[in-house]
Amino acid sequence: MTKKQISKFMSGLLRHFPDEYDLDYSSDGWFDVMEVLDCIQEKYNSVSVKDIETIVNEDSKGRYEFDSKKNRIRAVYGHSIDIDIEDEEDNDIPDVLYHGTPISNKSSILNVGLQPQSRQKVHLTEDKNEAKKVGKRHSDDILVFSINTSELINDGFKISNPSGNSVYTISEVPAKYLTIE
Ligand code: HQG
Repeated sequence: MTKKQISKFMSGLLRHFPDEYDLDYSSDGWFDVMEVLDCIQEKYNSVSVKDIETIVNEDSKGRYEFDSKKNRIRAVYGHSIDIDIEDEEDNDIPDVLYHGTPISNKSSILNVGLQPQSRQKVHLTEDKNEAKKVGKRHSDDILVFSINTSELINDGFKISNPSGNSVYTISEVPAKYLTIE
């Protein structure tokens, strides 16, 4: 068992399927660390709280955070469960962001724009290579859209940078702001 496998399962618990494991969570997405650990140990029994701390602290995409006492943990973004985390106002948004997707989604996206699908938000990145990798999670044949962020912001859309790294989130991106790279 690798840290990546544990992290993947933990992100599923915190973002997508807590109910399958009867995990309680607050309306803003916080879980009790020991309850999450119990759940993880059912699958990977040698995992310790220290391992979870390492995963949170070393996560390259800043997916997780603890509360100040480290009693609670949550995913910072990427949820499909119905929780409400207030977005920070981010003023330092790059001029261009990217989104990679299978070519098979092209006509739908050009019709109705980028929609969050099962997640709460659409994910964008400032790194074009990262966007390609995200698209390739779904399919080998991908395209990358670039997004003109100043137009979006001028028109009242709010873009967030929830963990302060390369991932940005937005409610949707209407097609008129998208350009195929
Ligand atoms: C597509 C990973 C048809 C969208 C990554 C994507 C990311 C449409 C898929 C994060 C559409 C949803 C998110 C439309 C959007 N018609 N298809 N109108 N609008 N789509 O996995 O962006 O490792 O929910 O292009 O690094 O691929 O989980 O989103 O292909 O940051 O932390 O619908 O997941 O992060 O798929 O990936 P996803 P995503 P983690």
